[in-house]
Amino acid sequence: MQTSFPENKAGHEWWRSAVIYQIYPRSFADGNGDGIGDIPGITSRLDSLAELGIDAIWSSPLTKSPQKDAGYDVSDYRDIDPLFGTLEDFDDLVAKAAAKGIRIIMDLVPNHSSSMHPWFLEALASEPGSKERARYMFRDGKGENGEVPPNNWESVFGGAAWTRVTEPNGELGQWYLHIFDSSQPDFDWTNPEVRAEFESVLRFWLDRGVAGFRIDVAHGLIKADGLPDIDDNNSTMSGQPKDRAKPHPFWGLEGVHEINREWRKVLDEYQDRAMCAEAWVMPLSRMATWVRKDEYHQTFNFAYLETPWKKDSQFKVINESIKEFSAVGAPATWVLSNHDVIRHSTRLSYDKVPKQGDGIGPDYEQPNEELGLRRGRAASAFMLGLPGGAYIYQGEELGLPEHTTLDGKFREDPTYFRTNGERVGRDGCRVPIPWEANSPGYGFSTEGKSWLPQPENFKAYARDVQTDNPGTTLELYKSLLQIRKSHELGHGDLVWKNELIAETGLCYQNGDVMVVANFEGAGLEVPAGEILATTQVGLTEGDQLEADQVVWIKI
Ligand code: TEU
Ligand code: CA
Repeated sequence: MQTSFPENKAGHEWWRSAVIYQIYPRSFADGNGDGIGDIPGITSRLDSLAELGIDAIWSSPLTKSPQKDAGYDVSDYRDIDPLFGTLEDFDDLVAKAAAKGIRIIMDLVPNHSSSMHPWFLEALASEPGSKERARYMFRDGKGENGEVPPNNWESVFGGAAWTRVTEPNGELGQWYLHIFDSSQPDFDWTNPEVRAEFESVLRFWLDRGVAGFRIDVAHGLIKADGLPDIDDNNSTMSGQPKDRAKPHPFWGLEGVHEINREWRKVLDEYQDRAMCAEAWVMPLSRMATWVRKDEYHQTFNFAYLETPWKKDSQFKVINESIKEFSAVGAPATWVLSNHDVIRHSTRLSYDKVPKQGDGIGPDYEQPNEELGLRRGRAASAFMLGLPGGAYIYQGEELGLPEHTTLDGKFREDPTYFRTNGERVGRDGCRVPIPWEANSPGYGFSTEGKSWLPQPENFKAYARDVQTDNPGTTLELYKSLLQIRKSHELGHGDLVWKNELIAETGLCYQNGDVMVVANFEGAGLEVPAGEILATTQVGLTEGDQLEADQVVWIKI
């Protein structure tokens, strides 16, 4: 395979400093005009990603799926969903991306399969206690006739985490566990057959040349023995335990680390591969245990993602991240947006944001678009100078806002249906992105079709109107990524220099680059030096840095 990857120096492995671009495949680019993004669409747009200056692409699931949770319900772990293309299309993408120096990272969903996975269909057709059922979490119900769910766990998407099945003999019978939608039955990870299967799936994709995996719900695979009820002391229903002495019955259990280590061994048999954990475990000291030397390479820094754009909070979370990740020899990572959260250019305009996953609908207080964009750009510019790895979610390089007025009739997130619309869910950050301001569907799809309607304000954010236009968010991202690469900021060290600026700001040095942010007030005097990049259009040496603006200076 023709590749143009730089040589991998020990301690400078690519994943320690990589800028990884997340593609949400159904909303990136549609290659065949059906209104749903696909692999040929991605391949056709690789040039724009190479120009942006990213190191790798992580795509949300492309594998075969009934698409009840946008591909996070997998029915065949070794094939591509026809909606997105074929295995050949995938191989072609891997090869063409490699030729441009871009690695491809797969999304792997091991906590649960689709309810249409052959194993689950076999389990339904088999008797309670059978080896087919033992791959999942089937239990008898409580109550006189087993009509009460085995415990009180709730689905992350709302409602009970248990669904009762009809047995092969036609009678109501056992219940199965699904921490997410009822179409996503949880595997039993204490079963060696499940472990062997996933090891084989890892090898299947590694052999095909993927650079690694983003592992879905990496903190949820092991459930506490006996599946004890949740109570007020060991958790908020969907969140983290209040009292560490009484662990949550399914988030972040010790047993998961053994699985992490098994997988790490598999990846280590190959060259230059990495895996990143989607592990919503807090605090950071605990999250860091997922990236010890023999476990994951990286984990998403959700503590950082959830931190408000406030001076003291930013200072604290950056320090804590660097401290905790370096204590275990792992790179810190930085992320502001993904397909599960409100886009940061909208989120940061609010003082108080809805709970993660709940989303914003037309009935919610509408955002201040201008303020959000200003803060979003500032937060990105402050983030991209930090040492470690960084994640960018498709569209954020355009400053794209959340779709906050999406009508209920278009919604697809299971959260919306499982809560009868009470929590609108995550569709607002999943809308197809704009490429060309004056093409149908803003260039997303040839026929102008789009599986979720695009709001009118997307037009102004289209890639073509931003390209080569100084001061646009896209050009800002391009220059930040280019400087980040040429100054090797990803491999650098952070030193605070707050004493050089007024109290309303933060200032850090990484190598020969100084990054200054102002959070409030009339203006802040910028230290002397050549301006490399800035969010404040027109800023020149000696000018004041306004609130919610960032500047990069060469010293
Ligand atoms: O998300 C897991 C997760 O815990 C949350 O981010 C979740 O989506 C959120 O709390 C919902 O309110 C992963 C995927 O990123 C997500 O898209 C999937 O829906 C989920 O797993 C199930 O596979
Ligand atoms: Ca398509």
